[in-house]
Amino acid sequence: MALFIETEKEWDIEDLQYDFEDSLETDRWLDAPSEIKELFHEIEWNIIDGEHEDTSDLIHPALDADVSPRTLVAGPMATGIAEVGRRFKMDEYFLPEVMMSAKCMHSALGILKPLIVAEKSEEIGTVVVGTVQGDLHDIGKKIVAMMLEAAGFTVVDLGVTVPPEDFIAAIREHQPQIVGFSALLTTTMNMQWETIKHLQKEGMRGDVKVFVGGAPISQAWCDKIGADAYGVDALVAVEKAKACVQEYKDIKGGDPALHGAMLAVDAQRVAEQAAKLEAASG
Ligand code: B12
Repeated sequence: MALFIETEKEWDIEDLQYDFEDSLETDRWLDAPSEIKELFHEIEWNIIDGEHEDTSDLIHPALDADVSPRTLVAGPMATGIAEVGRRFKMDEYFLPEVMMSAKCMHSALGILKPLIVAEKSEEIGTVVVGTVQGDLHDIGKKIVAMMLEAAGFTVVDLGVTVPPEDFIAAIREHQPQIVGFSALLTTTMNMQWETIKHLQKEGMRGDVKVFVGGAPISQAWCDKIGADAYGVDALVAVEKAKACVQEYKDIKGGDPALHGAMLAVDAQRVAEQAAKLEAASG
């Protein structure tokens, strides 16, 4: 039975701001055996330090110890790259460092993707995804694509800096139920809106459900541009995508009823988390 170890959503990024030894003091992953907790910290610091030649040497022992691939993606890999983002924002890191860390993420995902995708047991629909025109970020989009595939979707990944015309052509060719636009830059998030406008112009808005995501994206942005669903992370994206093809398959893209149904998925999630917290506290 694979080990699933949760990384709490509100973990303290200060844990990662000093050095490896300090980070070991954290309360994160208390439910993990001590050698695995240490391995998680090594993976985190491997990403922060951008030592991509060593990444696979750290991922393999975690897999050998039966840690689930999803735990690695949502845990130490996510916390490590988040600290890289903070350092970049604070001008402690520059582009070359971020590129080395991105290489570590890609190298780890290269090992984990086949394992996660192999979980696919049924075929439930098709999703076209891509990073919008002008934007080169693809780590998050790849994670979303991988989790969707594992959940039973056929995923057509158009890559990065995808112009609206290419999304339109792929929708015509693959007839997906869902199209996902990723954007990581405040300067490219507008391309999500532009791409929706292209869909409208082509009379295709009702044919497909539009999902949006990426670090600067929010529910408010999703509402403003008339997208159907916002996915804060890959897990939410999968949950909403499944609801779209199973429960809301008869509602067209662009319909306010679908938008409301997607918000209800978030509300249910918040309620479940609150219930879990209450149960844990007594
Ligand atoms: C790695 C990285 C890079 C790498 C990208 C490598 C790659 N192949 O992706 C490189 C070095 C190339 C890069 C370049 C640049 N970057 Co950069 N980069 C980052 C960094 C550190 C991490 C991004 C990441 O991978 N996060 C980890 C993943 C797992 O998270 P995620 O992408 O958010 O994805 C999750 C969710 O958002 C969601 N999701 C994502 N996509 C989708 C799609 C759908 C449909 C759904 C439902 C959900 C969803 O699910 C994902 C999984 O849970 C961020 C910092 C940050 N905090 O985001 C800066 C960041 C995005 N970059 C930034 C900048 C400024 C740049 C550059 C302009 C720098 C420069 N001067 O050239 C260039 C832009 C190049 C371009 N034209 O795109 C800024 C953007 C600021 C802004 N306001 O726009 C950030 C925020 C850093 C910062 N704090 O200042 N970058």
